[in-house]
This record gives sequence, C-alpha cells and structure tokens, in this order.
Amino acid sequence: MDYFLDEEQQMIVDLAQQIAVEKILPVRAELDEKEEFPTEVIKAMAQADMFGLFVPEEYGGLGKGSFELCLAIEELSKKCLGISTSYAANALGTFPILLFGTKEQKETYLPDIAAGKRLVAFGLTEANAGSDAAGVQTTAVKDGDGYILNGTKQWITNGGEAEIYTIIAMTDRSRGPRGASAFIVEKGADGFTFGKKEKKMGIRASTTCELVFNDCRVTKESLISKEGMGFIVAMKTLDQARVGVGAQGVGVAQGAFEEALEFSRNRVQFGKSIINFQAIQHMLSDMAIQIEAARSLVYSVARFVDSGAKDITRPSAIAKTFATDIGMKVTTDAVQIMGGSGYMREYPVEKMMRDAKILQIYEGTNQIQRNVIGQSLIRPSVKGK
Ligand code: COS
Repeated sequence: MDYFLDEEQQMIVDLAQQIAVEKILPVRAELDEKEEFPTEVIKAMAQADMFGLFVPEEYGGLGKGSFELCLAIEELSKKCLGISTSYAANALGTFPILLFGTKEQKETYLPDIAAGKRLVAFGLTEANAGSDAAGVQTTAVKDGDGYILNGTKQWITNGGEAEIYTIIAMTDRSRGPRGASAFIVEKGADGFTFGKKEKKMGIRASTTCELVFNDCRVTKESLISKEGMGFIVAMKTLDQARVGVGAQGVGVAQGAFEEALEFSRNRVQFGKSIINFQAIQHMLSDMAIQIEAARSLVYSVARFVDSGAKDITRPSAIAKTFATDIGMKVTTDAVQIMGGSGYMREYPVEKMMRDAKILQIYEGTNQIQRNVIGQSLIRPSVKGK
C-alpha cells in the first residue's frame, strides 16, 4: 500500500529502518536474554535526532507530529518491541510537558529531551491505581512554596534510566479525580529513589521499575498546569500516546509476518514449500489483511491527532485496541505457521509473541479502551462523536 508519505516522512522511515536493521537487529536477542537496557541504541537514536521528532522546532526539535512519531515507532517495533517501548515511553513522559507545560518548563526540559540527552518517564500507575487511574495514593502536600511527595509508583517504563519524571499525585484526595495534580521530578531529587526492577514476560530490553517518594520536596515551578488538573493531564497524555501503541502493534505484526512468510517459502514438508498449502496461504493472507487494516487506521488516527482536533479520545482508543489486538493475533499466528521452530528462541517470533502481549495491557488495557469507547457512545458530547 502507498500511504503517500512526503519526502521528510519517507526519510524518517528510512532512518528508523536503518537504525532498526543496523543497531537493533544484532543485539535484540541478547538484550532480551539479559534483560538489559539498550543504552547504545538509545545513543544512536539520539545522534540521529529521533528524540526530537515530535518536539517543536523552537525547543530544538524537528517539529513533526504524531504521524511521524508513529512511523518511527512502527519501524523500530518491527525489529524489537522492547526498544521501541523505551522510545515510545519517552514520548509518553514528555506529553504532559508538551501539552500542559509552562513556557519555562518547556524551555528547561524540551531541548534536552529533543537532543536525547535526558530520557523521560511517565508515573501514573500504582499498586492500587492501574485501570482505576483516579485511585492514585501518592500525595503531594503543599509546603511553603513547594510540595512534599510521598508514595510509590509501580511498573514505570524507563524508571531508573530516565532523568525526568512526570508524576501524578493527589493534592486533595477528597476530590477524587479532581484532586490529582501533575509534577515534574528530576532524578537525584532528595527523597526520590528507585525500587525493584521488574522481571517481565516480554519487552525485556525496556526497563520497568518502582519510583519511591519519601518526603521528596519539589518546587511550585514543578507543578504542571494547575492543582487539580492532574487527572486531565494524565487522560490527555494517554489520548495522545495511545495511537503510538497502535503503531507498535502494526510494527510487531509486520515483523512477525515477514518472518513467517520467509519461513513458509523455505520450509519443505510433503515435498513442497509449506507456502503452497492453502491452510498456510490463508493464514498469511489474513495476517496481511489485518496488518494493512491496522496500519490504515493508525495512520488515519495519527493524522487526525495532528489536525489539532479537540477530542481524540475515542479514535485513539479505537486505534490502540484494534492494532494491538492485531499485533497479538498476528504474532501468535506467526509462531503457529513456524511450528516447533517458531516456539524456539533460535527464531525471533517467540520473542515477538511474548512482547506483543503487553500492548493489550499497558497505557490502558483493551478492556478499558472498550469502556472508554462505550462511554463516548453514551455521552457523545463529552467524549467525541
Ligand atoms: N479527556 C479529558 N477529560 C477526561 C478524559 C479525557 N480523555 N477522560 C476523563 N475525563 C474527565 C471526565 O470528563 C471527568 O470530568 P468531570 O469530573 O468534569 O465530569 C473526569 O475526567 C473523571 O472522568 P471519569 O469519571 O470518566 O473517570 P473514571 O475514574 O471513571 O476513570 C478511565 C475513567 C477508566 C477512563 C480512566 O481511569 C483510565 O483511563 N484508566 C486507564 C488508565 C491507564 O491507561 N493506565 C495505564 C497506565 S499509564 S501508562
């Protein structure tokens, strides 16, 4: 399919593809095996200006949008979802500053983020606040001209590696979602430490850990937007980011499809390549149909996001849900086509299948997405048409 990319968009695809093939492919299995953060790949991406893609030019970025970010994420995801997760989570952590930050906050943080000098992480999730995002128990208590943070964030992608953290904490618990506020906290702040590093089923080249706040003092300049706006900051951040998770689904599905296609051309059984069997052809055809449908949807929604449309909640949830369900389906079918070989670590599809599972879970499970879509159908004026 031709998606009529312009010259710059094609350059972004080519560049991301080059990094994926030259820098990611040779190390992905080892990083997965050792559960190691891709420091060298991140450096290569920084040198290639990939962290500046979605940052406005006035803050040192390339001034591109969600669509270009999705193109880059898709290419990286074809080769390693763990590494693309580190990259995409950096954007997730940056969106609160980009969407709601003051001029000073943008001037302080965005140039380093765009240069890839400082990674970012988004801290919403807690032990008792997963799908129920308003259940955050971390507190931020006003103290003089600052705030004191206490609490523990869980399962934070880029935790420990990132230098900048955008954190949701309760400034007034009695107000429920309206009592949450968003803050920027820097690595090294007094009272801010890292807890246990998680051992995961997949995306093992990305790091996931706890953030522990123990009387951590931040200045009032660290507050993003206003007190009480934290839940909206988090929801709008997720609305912005979810189409990128859809792009991860498209990428990992495409990667697995290419492996299965190549394998089925070469694998001979009953005297012929297995691609000649209709059972295999139909599976490959379904994979091709599903990937193209998911890609078309993700690209359309990313362009819609870039159009400046006010309400992107429902389309983002639709793109995330559809494309990540496809990511899971296609990677599972790739393992099936490759049979015993597909199940072995010698081939990359078992990793792709393990990796793909998280896409249906993080940034809001696909069940929560269906709730969000359902709510928008009940209250069209509030959550989109
Ligand atoms: N954009 C703007 N405002 C939004 C919004 C959005 N996408 N979603 C909700 N709001 C607003 C609502 O309109 C409501 O405003 P009012 O108080 O003025 O009525 C307020 O926020 C509370 O919304 P709601 O009542 O829908 O909140 P719930 O506690 O029921 O939670 C869901 C809603 C389930 C959608 C939310 O908790 C969620 O997204 N959960 C998943 C979180 C997630 O993705 N976690 C993954 C970890 S982060 S990587």
